[in-house]
Amino acid sequence: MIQMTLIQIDNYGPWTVTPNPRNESDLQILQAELFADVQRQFAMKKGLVFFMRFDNMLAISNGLNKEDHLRIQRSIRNRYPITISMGIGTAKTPYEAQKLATRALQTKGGAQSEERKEILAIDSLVKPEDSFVQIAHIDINGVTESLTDIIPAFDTSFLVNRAQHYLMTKLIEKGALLFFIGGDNFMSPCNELSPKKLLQLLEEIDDEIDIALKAGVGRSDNAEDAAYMADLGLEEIREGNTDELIHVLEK
Ligand SMILES: Nc1nc2c(ncn2[C@@H]2O[C@H](COP(=O)(O)OP(=O)(O)O)[C@@H](O)[C@H]2O)c(=O)[nH]1
Ligand SMILES: [Mg+2]
Repeated sequence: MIQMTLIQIDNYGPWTVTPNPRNESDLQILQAELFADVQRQFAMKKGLVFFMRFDNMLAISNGLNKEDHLRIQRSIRNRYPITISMGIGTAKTPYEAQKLATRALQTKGGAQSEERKEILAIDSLVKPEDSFVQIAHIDINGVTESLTDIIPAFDTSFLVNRAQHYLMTKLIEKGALLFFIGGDNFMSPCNELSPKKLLQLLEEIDDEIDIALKAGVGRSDNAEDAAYMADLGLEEIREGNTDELIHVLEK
């Protein structure tokens, strides 16, 4: 079972324009610093946060209990001009877990409600003995030599975005999520997705849009170790130690 936490800035939309629109550069700094801050706090407990839309972030939070979440909320409130609410859900697939987390928070009030402040809405927490996280670290082949060093930067970015959209479209059908993590890299929390099925999806994308992908898959009882195993799996492929497009490692 995977546990996911939705982290949402309270009443952020109205705040960005009250009393007048705030400088976009300042908002970007706030969002980037909040992401780094929340990431550091989840990482202390082996969680992993994805920035998603910045005002809404999703974390794999296996290993974090109610008090851990409350402490993060308090710490943010003490140091930032905004507060954060959270919803927590647990399920067999990441898609289902974030759905439960979202629904729990939605029932406590809207993202732009003035009344809703620093809510912690818990649908479900994972039991230690049921805790399981599978992550795929997916990477585009040869981006540096075929694109980064040759075509305009924006064109490379556009292509990476296109790969992301195709991956998301196929993965969501399997209950898996996909997040851009920088460069030409994506991470997919993908409990319940078999490596065989993932391989099939990657091959389909190569056929459809001519973008070659590979993936390391990691499994553990927490996000940090699962992601690290996925990184090691990807290194195995990059170093040519395997001819497969997918390499699975467990810890
Ligand atoms: N966030 C993150 N970014 C990475 C990672 N590995 C590589 N990158 C980024 O992806 C770019 C391309 O790296 P890589 O896929 O190894 O090279 P390629 O063979 O040219 O596709 C790098 O320049 C980094 O910006 C990683 O593990 N995590
Ligand atoms: Mg690459």
